[in-house]
Amino acid sequence: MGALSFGVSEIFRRSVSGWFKLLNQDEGEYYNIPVPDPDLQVPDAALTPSVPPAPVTVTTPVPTVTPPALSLTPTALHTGKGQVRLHDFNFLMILGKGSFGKVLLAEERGSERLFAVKVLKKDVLFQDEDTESAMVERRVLGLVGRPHFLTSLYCAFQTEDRLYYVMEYVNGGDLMFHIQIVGKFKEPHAAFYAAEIAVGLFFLHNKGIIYRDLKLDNVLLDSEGHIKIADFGMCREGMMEGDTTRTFCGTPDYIAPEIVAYQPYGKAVDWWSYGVLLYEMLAGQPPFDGIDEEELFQSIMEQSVSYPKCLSREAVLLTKNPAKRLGGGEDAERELREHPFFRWIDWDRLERLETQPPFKPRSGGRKGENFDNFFTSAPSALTPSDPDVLAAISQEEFQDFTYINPEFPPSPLTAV
Ligand code: ISQ
Repeated sequence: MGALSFGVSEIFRRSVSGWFKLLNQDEGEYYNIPVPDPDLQVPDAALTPSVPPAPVTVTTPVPTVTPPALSLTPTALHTGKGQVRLHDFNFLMILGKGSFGKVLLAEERGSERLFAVKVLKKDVLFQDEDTESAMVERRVLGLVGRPHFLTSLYCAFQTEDRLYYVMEYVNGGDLMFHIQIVGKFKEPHAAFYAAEIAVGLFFLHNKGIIYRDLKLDNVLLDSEGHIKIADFGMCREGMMEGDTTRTFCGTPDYIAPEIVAYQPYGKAVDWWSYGVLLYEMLAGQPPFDGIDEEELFQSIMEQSVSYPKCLSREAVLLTKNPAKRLGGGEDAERELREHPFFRWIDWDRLERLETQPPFKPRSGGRKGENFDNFFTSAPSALTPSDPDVLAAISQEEFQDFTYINPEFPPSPLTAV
């Protein structure tokens, strides 16, 4: 007749009673759709327990950033006393590396808590005339009220030659890592990840920020399987509705046609990369290719995408004209939320982390189990910088870099 299903974690959090729509076999394997009781004017009344809920030991996750539980050893990081310094960490391994620098897995001395620490070399930033992007990343990471779906920053500090962003360790690995294992994702799974990513992008766009580097490698999974967008080094701030910019940037496979064409562009470029990422999740391969960058860019500009037959029409989001693209209009957020591809997503529950993720990554810890062995097996030592290079660095540019997240340490330990 049909089906409906509940994730174990969804019914574990609160009991469920009420009427639910009977879905077809495929849909019912992944979703449940409550039918509101017309006598109760509360829209999701079907999910409200009809009897007082029994006490549960699991607390409802809070969608804003909450640092992990603290150990009770008062170290520099969580007493809030004194400065955080390089000496407060042991670096264990490299989690990822790029043109930007490296992200290292680090353990706080004394507490053994794990962090992901992004390290940038100041001389490289100068050479590339890129000091501003490091400051933008620091400011974006420091924004208050961030949704769960953006990686959070605990503190930022600097030495004479380097900048350090001390971030939460998101231990489930990135979507590139996972897609390489399974080949591609089923549509309901891709819809879940895409919806969580969209909530992260809504937040940035509402703050006037274009992200500009959405790709599988920048989407991490937390220990429960919820997504976390990482790496804000390519963000552009100050972009209010209708504003445009022209800087040519991004990762080639994901660059929007208007950037390739050197046209002024706005936040719709993020929705293009979003369409590429969704295609990759569903098809297991990129939508455009070429033997070199030139051919790739030509394909982005001219080729119409072929979607495998097994994909539903709703999954086709790659519209070249930014004004006609999903998310390209003035009411982008509503457009996205109401798009048929997301018809089974309950956005409110999703934002409260009440939708069970498609899978829970194997638990990853100090061995960086869910990160690419290519990086994790490489030496993680930070080499000293050349004294001549150091002398040439103008330190004033970084004077606002140092930062401690005001939500940290949480209240129980502030008096230590
Ligand atoms: C957090 N955890 C693991 C890896 C990361 C990479 C980049 C930014 C943050 C991260």
